[in-house]
Amino acid sequence: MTKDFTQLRRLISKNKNFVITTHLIPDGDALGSELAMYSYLKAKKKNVNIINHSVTPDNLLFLDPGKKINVFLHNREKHCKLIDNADIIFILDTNEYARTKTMQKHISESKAKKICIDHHLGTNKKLFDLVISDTNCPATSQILYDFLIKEGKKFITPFVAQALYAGIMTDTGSFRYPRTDEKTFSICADLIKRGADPVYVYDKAYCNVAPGKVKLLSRFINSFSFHFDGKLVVGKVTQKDFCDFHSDVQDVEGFSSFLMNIKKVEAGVVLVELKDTVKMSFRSKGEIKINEFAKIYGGGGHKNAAGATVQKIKLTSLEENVVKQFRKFKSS
Ligand SMILES: [Mn+2]
Repeated sequence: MTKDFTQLRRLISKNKNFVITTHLIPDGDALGSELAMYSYLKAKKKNVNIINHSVTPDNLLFLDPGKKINVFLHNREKHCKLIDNADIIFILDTNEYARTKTMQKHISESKAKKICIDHHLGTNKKLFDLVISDTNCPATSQILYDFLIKEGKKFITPFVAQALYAGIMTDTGSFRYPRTDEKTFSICADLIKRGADPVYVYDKAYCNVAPGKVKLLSRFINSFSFHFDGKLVVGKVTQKDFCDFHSDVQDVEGFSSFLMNIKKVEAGVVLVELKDTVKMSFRSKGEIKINEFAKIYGGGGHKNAAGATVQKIKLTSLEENVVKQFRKFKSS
């Protein structure tokens, strides 16, 4: 755990031009962290731009009514310049440059100091000029709260409170995932006091499912196969499914945690067929270190939630392999 804010404060006060980014397909925590940091830096009279690889998912657009979030490829030339001229680049809610996809090369090559603020495992500190990491924290937004509240309560405006609340609510699966603790609730109580609206945030983030996604979910549920007396479940989404329901990979968000609702299931794997690759999502309950299992496929993540991307292969073959590997993994 590295959570010394002194150096962060010093680097912010010494510099003028900032770029903030996060991982592809940003979730509520990624966006909430970005918008909170953006507002803080603006209040500090800095030049600051948020630039992401992916467009903001529809259900999270409410977090950015002022349209402060830019998509890298929508104006590549301008965004490259901003990245080149930045003094500091914040990489939030991920510790891997590769997760910034099309931006990876430009960020790596920029002379800017790179600051990573994150709560995922496996941070290589050598890759950044400063790392603020707390893997016990359920959300990057909660780390940002810790920082901002120390900076001064005035920085937690109603807008910032709502962004951070949304980040914590979504990354904790609405306060039910491991690492949700008393502190999470007292922080959220404070954020509500400062203007976050829990009913509005939940409604916007979750009660907003497009019919296409529901149909995709029904196809996904139909694909389930159970193994080891129902302890492992594997679900699949194919290119044909996406095609049939005019949906895309963003609509798969939340599918993997859905597996964990099933009685007896202890581990779940979702296989999503993309154009050239297969995206694998892993979930587990309790002491099963599913990030160790994800390593078999070159991936990683948290103890109970991890991911990997593999070269395109028939989903049925990959599924067979998952079952075979899980048998070994279970007994190791
Ligand atoms: Mn997060």
